[in-house]
Amino acid sequence: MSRLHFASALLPSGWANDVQVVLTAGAIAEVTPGVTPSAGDERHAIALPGLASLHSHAFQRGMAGLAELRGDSTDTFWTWRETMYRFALAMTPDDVAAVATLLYVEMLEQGFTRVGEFHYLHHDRDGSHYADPAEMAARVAQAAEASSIGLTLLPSFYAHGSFGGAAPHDGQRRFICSVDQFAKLMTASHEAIAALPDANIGIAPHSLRAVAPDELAAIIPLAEGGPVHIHAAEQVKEVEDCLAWSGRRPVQWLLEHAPVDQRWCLIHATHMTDEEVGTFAKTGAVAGLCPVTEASLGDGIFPGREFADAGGLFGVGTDSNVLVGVAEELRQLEYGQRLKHRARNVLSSGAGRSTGRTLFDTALAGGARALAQPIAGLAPGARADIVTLDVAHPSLAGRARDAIIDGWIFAAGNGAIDCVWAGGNKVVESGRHKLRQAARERFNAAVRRLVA
Ligand code: NGQ
Ligand code: ZN
Repeated sequence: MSRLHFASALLPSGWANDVQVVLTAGAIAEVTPGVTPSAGDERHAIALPGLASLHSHAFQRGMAGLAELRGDSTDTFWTWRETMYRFALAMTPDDVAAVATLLYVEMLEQGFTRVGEFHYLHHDRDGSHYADPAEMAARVAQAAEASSIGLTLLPSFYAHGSFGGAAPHDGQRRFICSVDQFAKLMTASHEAIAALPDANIGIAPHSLRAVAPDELAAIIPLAEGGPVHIHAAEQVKEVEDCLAWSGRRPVQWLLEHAPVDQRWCLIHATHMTDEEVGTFAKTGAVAGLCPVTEASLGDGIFPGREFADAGGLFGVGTDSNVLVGVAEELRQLEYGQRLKHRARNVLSSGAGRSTGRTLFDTALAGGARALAQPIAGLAPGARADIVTLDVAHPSLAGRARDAIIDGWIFAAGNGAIDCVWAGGNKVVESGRHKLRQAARERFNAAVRRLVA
């Protein structure tokens, strides 16, 4: 058991002063506002709950910044994807473990205490299957265990190269499963995470490009009531190809043909009509926004204001992991809206309401729903995922309550986090994860080999 005391903490009911939090067995046991610190309490100034990165492809951290060289033709998402595939084809299971470990260390240092790992790099480099179908998933689980990040493993089903059941191309060979193979992968993936105290599992049909309708229907039961995540409507070409195939847009197709409800998370959902926005919002499914990656890949801008007005819930993910941080994602999300609407504080929930606070609360709730965490935030029964901020940071000087969140997201960025507890383990102190050095060395050795 350990006891923490915060001068100020963001609770589900709002900000509270003099909050004592008791941790037992990795979870929050008690939260008591309005008490003076007692001897033995570990004291900090400001506490926030950790957030989820609800969408990550961990291996892509290894190529961060390596696709910023203009090619012969116009660079697009699709040319980036070729670079990404080349990188993916080179990685061994140990490389994946090294890259994922540093990534999760960085996520924790930047305020993410749970990750939804949308995992599709399943097979060996030549496409042959490992003896253990969850060989790669086990490396992701190892990285989660070493770093203490909470893991929601989302094994991805990937079968086709494009809409209408087109054959996959050779660069996709490490991703491909039949429905039967995927069922075995799910069984093995359950085993791969069994030793992690707070891990859970769902499924990730990759996209309507990669999954045929009959396959989608066949794999949904394999989620066994857990989360279902799917990429949808990220690129205009994807919308056009989907229309050509089905006469429907990707989000529209899913809303009409799949049992989209609160268990579902539609990743990106960038390109939607007003009608899609309204219907999607009403399902209770989460929009999994990845603003940094969406900007990096030139996807477009999510209809954030419209979706929020329709009552939709979003969370954030780091996706390609080109740049990792809670503040980065939430700031980019709001800035995209500002650039689109030529206005300020677009996603704030109303007059006089802090934009940072609205973004933070929404991403907390959306991340928890998308990763099937029944209790979000600093509340009894929740995983003990707590972030403290460095009140000595100049961008936080003189601020209180919501202005602290605004200072962090919009001004301080990646320098404002002090300590992080994940599953009750205090893994980050003075902004540094205790594995940082070792994880960097292992990552650097792996990446040097991969780029050589
Ligand atoms: C992915 N990433 O699965 O890693 C995708 C690229 C695809 C993003 N969509 C591959 N950001 O969508 O076909
Ligand atoms: Zn993705």
